[in-house]
Amino acid sequence: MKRIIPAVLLLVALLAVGCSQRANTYFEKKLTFPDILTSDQKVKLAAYIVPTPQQYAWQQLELTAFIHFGMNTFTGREWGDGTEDPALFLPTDFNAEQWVVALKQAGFKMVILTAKHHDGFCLWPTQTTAHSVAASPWRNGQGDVVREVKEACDKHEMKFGIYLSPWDRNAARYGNKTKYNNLYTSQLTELLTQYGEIHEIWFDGANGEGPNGRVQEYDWSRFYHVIDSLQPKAVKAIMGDDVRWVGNEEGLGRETEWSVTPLNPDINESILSENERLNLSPTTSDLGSRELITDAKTLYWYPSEVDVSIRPGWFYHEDEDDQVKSLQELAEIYFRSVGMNSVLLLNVPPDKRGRLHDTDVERLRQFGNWISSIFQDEILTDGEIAWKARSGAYKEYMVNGNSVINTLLLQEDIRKGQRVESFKVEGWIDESWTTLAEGTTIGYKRLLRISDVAPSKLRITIHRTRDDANIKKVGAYYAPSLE
Ligand code: FUL
Repeated sequence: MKRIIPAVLLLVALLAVGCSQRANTYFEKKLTFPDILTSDQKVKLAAYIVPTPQQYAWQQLELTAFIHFGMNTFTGREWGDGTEDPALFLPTDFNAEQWVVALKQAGFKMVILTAKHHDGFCLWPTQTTAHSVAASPWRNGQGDVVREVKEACDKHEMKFGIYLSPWDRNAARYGNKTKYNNLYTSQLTELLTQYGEIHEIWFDGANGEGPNGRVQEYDWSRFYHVIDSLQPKAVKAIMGDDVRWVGNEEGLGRETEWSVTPLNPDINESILSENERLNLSPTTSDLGSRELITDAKTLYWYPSEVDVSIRPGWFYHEDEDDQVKSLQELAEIYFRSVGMNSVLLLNVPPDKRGRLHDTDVERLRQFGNWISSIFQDEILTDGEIAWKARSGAYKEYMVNGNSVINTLLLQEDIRKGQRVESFKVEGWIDESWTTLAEGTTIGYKRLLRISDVAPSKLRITIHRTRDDANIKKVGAYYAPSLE
């Protein structure tokens, strides 16, 4: 169905679009427009940009977990300066399986581990530096955190990802362009060849000074190439071009969240200058409107990931034990991330023992139970019937019995693009249609919270689309009160 087509064929696709036929040519991940297009033509073509298989697999995970663990866990800092003594790394009761089981039971599908944070301390016995677990007293210098986490993930069928900070405050070569890029490439290569399958590589955007005061220029295309050739199933996040940082660390997605956007990470001069010309960064509120598409030269499938910590810090600090986010806060984050066309990346940091704290484990359990309690009962009898929606089209759905509902779900089949620009949901109550919710984008998934109502049927109207939208699923549920 999907294929990347050479630029010459773009004209053919364009003619089909221009003739109002259904163009069945899709553009995987990226489309560069020819100069001659009108704004309507550009918007219509934007509807045919689709995720790669890796991006689509990643989107369906919905819940992914971050594990910040390393030297900072033992020094109480958030950013180490790279001078820390490896002897400080000494978890007293390390148990990666305990992390993975707690996350798995809560419904998480992937764990991303900080294999190296900005302090440069490596959690695996790398050949590239002496600043690693091999120089620590933990497991008599024979330990390998990356391996133990990966083995626990494999045992419990959890996907595994790597955070490898490009910024390294320990490496003496940092700031020497080629030498540090060689070192970083070697670290990536070790991680991508010695631990089996890896599904996400998280490139932090922080790029400060190294130990000698110099700033490093990273060779992103080389790093990308290493990943694409060694781990073809992995997505590259943040400074990677598969997964976009939502733009804040509070767990807040956008009401209007387009996965098709002219924004891409600033990895080379041409992308940087195009982002500047369009005044775009990951924190910009509008990343995908018609106006923006009209001005754009290239569009990408670049979906949003919402990263947020269950505690105030990314690393564990004992004095934050009473500040673990409440179930109400996590529920809000869930609706603002998974419910707003994003993947949630929730950080849960292990303590000095090398275990998740009891409070965090209990909160994960509550969170997982709460999600299951909402979605276990499909209250619409015919919600899974797919349909195509032109602008203005509507469809009715039957509500089972006299069920009370307070949560709505809408999904587009994004393998055929993201197309809905505005929609409305009404309920048949007391012999008339009452508006229950209105919204803009849907994308992979849109969740809406409404007050408790008991309609006998629902009506979904798709007001505006970029081309016939492919509605995959509509759902109605009852979420238990968290008051
Ligand atoms: C940031 C880092 O500086 C923080 O320490 C943390 O790792 C967060 C996820 O990304 O850029």
